[in-house]
Amino acid sequence: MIDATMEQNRSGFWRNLALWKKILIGMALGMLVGIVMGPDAELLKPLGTLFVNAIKMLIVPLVFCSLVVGVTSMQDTRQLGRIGLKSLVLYMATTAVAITIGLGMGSVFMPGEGVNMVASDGAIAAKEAPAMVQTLLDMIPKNPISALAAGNILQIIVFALGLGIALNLCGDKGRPAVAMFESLAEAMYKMTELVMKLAPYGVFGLMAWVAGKYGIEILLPLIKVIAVVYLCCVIHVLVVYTGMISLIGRLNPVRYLKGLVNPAAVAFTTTSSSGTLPATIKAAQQELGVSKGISSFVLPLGATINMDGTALYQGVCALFIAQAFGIDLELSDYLLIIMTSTLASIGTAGVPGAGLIMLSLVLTTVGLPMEGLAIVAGIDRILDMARTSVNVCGDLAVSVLVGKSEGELDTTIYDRIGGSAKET
Ligand code: DAS
Repeated sequence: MIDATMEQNRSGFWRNLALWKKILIGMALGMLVGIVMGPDAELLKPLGTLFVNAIKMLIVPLVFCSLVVGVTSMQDTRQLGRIGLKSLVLYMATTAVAITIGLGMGSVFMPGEGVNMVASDGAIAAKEAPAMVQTLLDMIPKNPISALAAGNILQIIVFALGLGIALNLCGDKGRPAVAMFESLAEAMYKMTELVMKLAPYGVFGLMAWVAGKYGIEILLPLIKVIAVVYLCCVIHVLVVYTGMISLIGRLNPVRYLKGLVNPAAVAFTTTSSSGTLPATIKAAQQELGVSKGISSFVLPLGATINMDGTALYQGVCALFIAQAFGIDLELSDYLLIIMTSTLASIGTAGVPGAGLIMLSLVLTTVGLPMEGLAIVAGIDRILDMARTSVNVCGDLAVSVLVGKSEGELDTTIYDRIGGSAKET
């Protein structure tokens, strides 16, 4: 099964790579045309607006359906209470730490400083964020249908989480509804794939407009965004995950890092946590000594709800866009970003480009201009490679810690670096 899936991944990888090559070509051509045309390149902006609107069209149905499916995929949580709860707490905690690292590094390195972009009249400038208490109270939708219609993302997330839990509690009676949401979520992933096919043209239009308006100088901040995201990814793996393995698991972190190499490489090239699952499960069992029982529950759950790399990418990009448009974020905005990214990570699918859609969710929630999304869309593939690798490394770290706490980890292999684990 593992080899067949790996084969499927490889073909998916080349298909996916072909799209991202087109996006990079679109970005380069857009840059070129923009520099040649200057401010007149604004004529090409509608191409990008079309792409951004198509992404915005996906947010509500995609987040709602994938969140319900994310929660109902934890249907086993009731039967596996202890393991499920431990996994959930660790996954959410590491995601919150990741987004905080992203926001912190984005504040330190200021990738968007000096870009001085101006949000068009259609864009939403950061509104006065309500006080934190009011924000928490407003998270509960008085009318979920109007929350969906208004695209009130936090209220949609709360309602979707509640509905998922309720469906779990319905047991067999809830299964038909769960099956419906699973089909709808699958349809939304397919629609995301279709919309992403527009990306090369959308990125071309927006990059032409941006280059025509701001000149070649826009390249430097984009390179800074890539550098800051990759730096955050390295910090998160080498500090947070190895710290957890050493301090909480009291295990040799070198063995953990050695076990990461193959699944992280597969994640880097496929940019799909779900597609990397066979390699992740194989590494957990053979390299990291996690039992079949633990790895076959914790890792698929992680591929569905744990997106630390995506969360830290959202922190960096949200700050880049705020800085680029000269929008000062308040502490309540930062807390809103942390809450939205952590909760939304439950609904982020482990498929290529999913993080870009979720970034639009964060921008909408904090009221940042959506034009910024299309600017980072051009470099999304490069960022997706790093964030997907971190997502997978996080899943593996949690599976080791949960396995250790359940006495289902071959700890002897952590005393030696060579060799593989015994079957447990
Ligand atoms: N590519 C997604 C994954 O597979 C992550 C993302 O797009 O942010 O985990």
